[in-house]
Amino acid sequence: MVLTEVTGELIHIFDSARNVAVLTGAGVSAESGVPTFRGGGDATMWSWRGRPVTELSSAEMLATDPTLVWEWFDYRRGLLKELSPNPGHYALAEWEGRFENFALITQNIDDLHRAAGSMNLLELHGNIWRARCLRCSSTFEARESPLEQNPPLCLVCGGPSRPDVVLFGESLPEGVFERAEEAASRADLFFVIGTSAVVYPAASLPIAAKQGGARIIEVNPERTDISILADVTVLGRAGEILPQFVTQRG
Ligand code: BV8
Repeated sequence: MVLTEVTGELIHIFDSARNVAVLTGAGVSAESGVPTFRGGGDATMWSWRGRPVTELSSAEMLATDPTLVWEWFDYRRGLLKELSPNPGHYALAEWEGRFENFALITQNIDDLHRAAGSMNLLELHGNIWRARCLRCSSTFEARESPLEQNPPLCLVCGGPSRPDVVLFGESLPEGVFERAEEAASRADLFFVIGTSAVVYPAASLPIAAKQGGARIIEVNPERTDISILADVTVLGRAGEILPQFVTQRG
């Protein structure tokens, strides 16, 4: 079923859910001004200095040109430091206390869910404001923007660091995906918000939810690869649709 607003029936489904899990992607941050990767529609892949994000944010690029990878992330941190959460992030933070079990699983590294107050957060792909030492593997907050030096040096051992994010071709942090999969499989209601659902293994989570018997609600201005799996697709922007689940009371 395709809707363009939150109906009374959706409110009833929302109110009677007990175990809820949410998967978000770049689209939930779009109204905050964060560029999405695929732009939506037939927009081309986000690129910078003539290279696509899948090349800039790859294990291969980190191995061949770590300085460029840090320049790419320094550029994105410069954009992000001026941006704030939008009503979609705040709505999800508010949902956290409404259910017996609630898990917010994000593909985003922009930290905007945490800035909006979400606590129970599973960051599948890491966080743009954290660095990880290549020598001793310590992770540390690295918030300076622009970078004072490239690469930032480890606060523990002084070694060179990398962004603490999961690049294409790298496996996800130990345990995070397993916890996300567990939350998806246990959910009776699973939201897929602002993701084109093309990146794996994140895109396999709605499938795990469906196999676990969850009802799937997708929120996206356009249909995606996962729409076929959704019980309901609400065609709209997260910042407009998500608050309706709380404000739109009959
Ligand atoms: C791994 C951090 C294995 C970095 C990211 C071929 C087939 C299948 C898989 C692969 C393949 N070739 C390679 C792979 C694996 C690869 C992959 O899936 N590639 C894709 C491109 C095919 N995956 C990996 O490499 C993963 N690792 O597989 O490891 C392994 C095992 C052992 C040992 C070694 C390796 C790691 C993937 C993680 C990569 N890191 N991010 C960074 O940010 O730079 S992924 C990054 O891209 C995001 O985190 C996110 O996951 C993805 C972007 O997707 P979306 O979030 O969906 O964003 P997108 O722009 O695509 O869509 C936005 C949506 O929002 C649109 O639908 C739009 O309509 C909508 N929207 C717009 N405005 C709004 C909105 N919605 C709501 N409201 C709005 N206002």
